[in-house]
Amino acid sequence: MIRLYDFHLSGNAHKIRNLLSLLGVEHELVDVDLGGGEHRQPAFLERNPFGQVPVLVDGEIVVRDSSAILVYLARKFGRGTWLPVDAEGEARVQEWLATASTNVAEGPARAWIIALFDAPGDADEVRDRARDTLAIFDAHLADRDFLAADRPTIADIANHSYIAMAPAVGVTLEDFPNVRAWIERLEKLPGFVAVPLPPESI
Ligand SMILES: N[C@@H](CCC(=O)N[C@@H](CS)C(=O)NCC(=O)O)C(=O)O
Repeated sequence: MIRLYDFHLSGNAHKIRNLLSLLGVEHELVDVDLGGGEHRQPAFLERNPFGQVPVLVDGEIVVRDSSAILVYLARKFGRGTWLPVDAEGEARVQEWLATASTNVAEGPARAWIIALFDAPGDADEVRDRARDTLAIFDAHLADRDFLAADRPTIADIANHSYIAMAPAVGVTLEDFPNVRAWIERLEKLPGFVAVPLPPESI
């Protein structure tokens, strides 16, 4: 059975839990104790030398990095709908996977890890950066329902988690109605998994 090395407060891991659920793929979750440093132990580093979750294990195949795992799952179980096979269609999805790994990772995602895990970074500057990124998403979503195609794809799954988690760490979506509508649209999909909330102490 597919095994996901997971951490419940990780948006990157949430993306994978979400797609597994949307696709109805049976799987087992293994919670990695990031607080206790389990991800820096040799057993975990063998699966991902970068020492990060998520990691997916499917028999002999080990895949690290949330975007790569989304591609793997979409190709294997997505029946061609979650990752288009034509040249332009796949390129459009890859554009937004890159956005998730750069602009969203350095904006909304960084705001989350600064607030929850005291990660290095200037929280105000990161929130400003997050708002700049959200303005671009909002303009892009003004005349379309989903980021990369006329249906949901892994582009949406890759970007949704940290954007939906952002209000909990002080990045309001008030000024971005198209982003809010996109989140609502996605969250109505059968099998969609709710994003994690910060622990009460935050
Ligand atoms: N590019 C990676 C980033 C993964 C990542 O940042 N994982 C975090 C949790 S969200 C982690 O494991 N952090 C532990 C560390 O870096 O020490 C992905 O998209 O999967």
